[in-house]
Amino acid sequence: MTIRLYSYWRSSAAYRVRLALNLKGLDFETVSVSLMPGESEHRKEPYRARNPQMLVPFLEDGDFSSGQSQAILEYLEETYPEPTLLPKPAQERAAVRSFCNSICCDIHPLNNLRVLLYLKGELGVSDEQRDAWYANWIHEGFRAAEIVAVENATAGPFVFGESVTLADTCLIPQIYNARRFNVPLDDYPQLVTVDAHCASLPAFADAVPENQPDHD
Ligand SMILES: N[C@@H](CCC(=O)N[C@@H](CS)C(=O)NCC(=O)O)C(=O)O
Repeated sequence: MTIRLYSYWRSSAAYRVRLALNLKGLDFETVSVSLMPGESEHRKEPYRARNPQMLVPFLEDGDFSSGQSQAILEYLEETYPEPTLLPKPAQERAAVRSFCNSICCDIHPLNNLRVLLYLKGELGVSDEQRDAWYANWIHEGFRAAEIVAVENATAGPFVFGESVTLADTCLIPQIYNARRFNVPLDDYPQLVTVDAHCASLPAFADAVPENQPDHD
């Protein structure tokens, strides 16, 4: 069965899914959906028919298909449980999911492309105001994420210590976004340390946006 990931190289939500696929050692085919203003393939047919939410990522695995990176990550974890990306104890799983949600629900949606375009287009904010908005939501989320990472730092190199989890698949793409928008990361040394460790692993290196087939 072919796993197909509808993706755009710079999409951080798709980057989360790529990381999980790589960490689980699953082969997949990337189908590029351009989010470039002027192209916006995600808002047109045929992609719109496939995913009416008009967002990437979208995953197909045989007869199964789903949008929304968090749903896809949970699907992959349940369908391909080894190697696991969640700890066993319920309390620890909740902590990982809480961390993921703090990024995927409370940072990323506020800084998504359509939000930035709306700020500039409909609301007429300047580039400086848009960038301040962007940085604000990163800092708001990363302050709390850093505390979690520091609490686990002695236990190992990942956000939750010894083992890689879904938390890392959500953090690393958000750090990529922060750097892309020149948001300083000096206040988050442990997040930067986790990122550096992850970057040394092939599953993470292969998932970097610049290493994707549709990178221009
Ligand atoms: N909650 C969704 C968010 C997906 C999302 O926002 N994807 C972005 C790329 S990172 C997108 O497709 N943006 C298109 C747009 O804003 O028009 C998920 O986690 O999959």
